[in-house]
Amino acid sequence: MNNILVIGACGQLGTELTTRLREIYGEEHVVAADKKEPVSDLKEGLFEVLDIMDINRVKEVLKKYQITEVYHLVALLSATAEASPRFAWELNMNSLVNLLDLANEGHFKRLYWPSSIAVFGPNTPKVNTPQQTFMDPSSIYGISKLAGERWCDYYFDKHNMDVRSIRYPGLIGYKSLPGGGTTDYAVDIYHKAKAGEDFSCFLRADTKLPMMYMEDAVRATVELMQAPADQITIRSSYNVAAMSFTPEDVYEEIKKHCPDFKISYEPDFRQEIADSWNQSIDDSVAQRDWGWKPEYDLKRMTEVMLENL
Ligand code: AKB
Repeated sequence: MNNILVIGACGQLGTELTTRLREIYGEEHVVAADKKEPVSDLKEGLFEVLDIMDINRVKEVLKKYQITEVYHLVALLSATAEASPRFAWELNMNSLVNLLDLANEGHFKRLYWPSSIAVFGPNTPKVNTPQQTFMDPSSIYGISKLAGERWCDYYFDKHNMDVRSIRYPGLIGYKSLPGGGTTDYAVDIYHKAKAGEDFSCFLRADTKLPMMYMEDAVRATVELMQAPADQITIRSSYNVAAMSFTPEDVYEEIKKHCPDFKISYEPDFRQEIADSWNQSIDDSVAQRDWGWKPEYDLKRMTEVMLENL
C-alpha cells in the first residue's frame, strides 16, 4: 500500500486533492502537511506542520510515515512571485530539487509536482498550444515552472525517477480560495456575485485564458498518478484543457443567474502576465496517454459554483 504525503495541503488545490486522496486510499495512508495548522477538515486526519525548505524535517516526516509518494504543491504563484522574484525562485526551485534528490536517495518512490500554463510566453502559439512548443515565459513564476519541468524530465532521464506533472490552467472551485495568482479573478467573481456585491476585475474584459473546474483538476491529477508508468510519455508536464473564457464571458454567464450583478475593469500589473499566457490548449497527448477528458464547461461550473458558495 502507498503512503502519501501532500505538502502544501492547505492551499487551493491541496485542500481538495488531500480530501480526495483520503477518500481513495484511506485516512491512515494520506498525511497532509503545511506551514501552518489547517483551519479546514484536513486536521481530522494525519497532519504535520512542515516547512518544505527544512530538509531534515521533510526527511523526518518521510521516515515517520514510511512515505512512498509525495505531492509537492508548494509554490509562490504568478502575481505574488513578481513582488519577490528572488524568494519565489528559491522557494519554487529549491523545494523541487530537494525533493527530487530525496526520491533519488530512496526516501520515497514517486513524485507529483504541478506545473502551469505560466510556462508559456509571448512567443508561444496562443491558440491550441501544443504539448511540445516554443516556451519563453516572462513571469518569474513561469520561469521557475519551466525550469522545474526540465528538472523533472532530467531526473526521469538520468535516474528513471517516477515523476509526474500537469500544466494546470487557472483553477476554480468553491471549497478553497486561491492566493496570489493571475487567474484568481475567476474565483473572486463568483464570491462577489453570490454576496450581491459589484466586482472590480484586475484584467481587461477580453483577456482569454485557459481555466478548469477544481473537480476536473483533482480527477486529472489522480488519473495521471494512477496511470501505468509505461503509458506516461511526458515526464516534464502534461498539457490539460477544459475551457477558455474571458472575464466578460464569465460575467455574462453569472448574469443569467444574478441579473443585477455588475462588473467594472481596472487592469493592473497582472494584465501583462495574463497577456503573456496562451488562450487555449491542445491536450491530445494527455488524452492519448492516460485518457484525459474534462467534465465541466463554463455553464456547468457556474451553476455548481453559485449553488454551493
Ligand atoms: C496563477 O494564476 O498564477 C496560477 C496559474 C495559472 O498557475 N493560477
